[in-house]
Amino acid sequence: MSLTLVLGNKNYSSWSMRAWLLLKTVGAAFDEVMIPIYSDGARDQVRALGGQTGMVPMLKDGDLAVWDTLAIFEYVAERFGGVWPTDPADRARARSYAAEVHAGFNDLRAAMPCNTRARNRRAVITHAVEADIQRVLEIWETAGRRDAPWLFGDFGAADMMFAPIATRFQSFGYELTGRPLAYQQALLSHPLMLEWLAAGEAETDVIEASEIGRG
Ligand SMILES: N[C@@H](CCC(=O)N[C@@H](CS)C(=O)NCC(=O)O)C(=O)O
Repeated sequence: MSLTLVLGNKNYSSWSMRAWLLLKTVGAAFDEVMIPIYSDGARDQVRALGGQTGMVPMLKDGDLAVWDTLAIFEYVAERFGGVWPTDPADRARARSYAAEVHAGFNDLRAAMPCNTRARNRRAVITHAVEADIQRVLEIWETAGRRDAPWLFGDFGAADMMFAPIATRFQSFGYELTGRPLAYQQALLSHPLMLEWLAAGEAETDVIEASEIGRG
């Protein structure tokens, strides 16, 4: 069966970034269909392809549609392996982080929208945003092995989940130090991230709602 990843604009779609990193990392061959998110009819286009929420990413495997990033991660894990750590305790922790990112950090997300090519943006850091940031930093400070850049040895699902948070901090000039800085830099300089970021840089669409924090 052939795989197609239906994704949004690479500059703006954080969830698409995660699914794309995943498919590339497991070495899957796949086509990409880009739907300009928030444009007229975008959700209808995704629905027409089988994504029941109209949101991206959505993975097609032949006629089968898998929507929502966590479901895509689990589907790809079953089909290809190599997504989650092999050790059961590590796997449970990696899934906990992935679930936490998937279900949370909404204040951080709203204050620092994904806009990978943006720099020097200013975010309004409310107490709720700061609480989200501190939780991310706590994870980046305490999780993972001291001898590897990634949270569970190899670059994996938990790292992919955090990748767009690394770009948000970069876009909004949120300065990190120590292990969180090293982890952010590892994410930003991963070869697949460089490829994704370059593709986002080359896009010309502008989503005004995600262009906040100028000047
Ligand atoms: N829970 C979904 C969230 C997906 C999501 O929010 N996707 C955004 C792009 S990053 C989207 O499709 N936005 C366009 C819209 O809401 O119409 C997932 O994990 O995949």
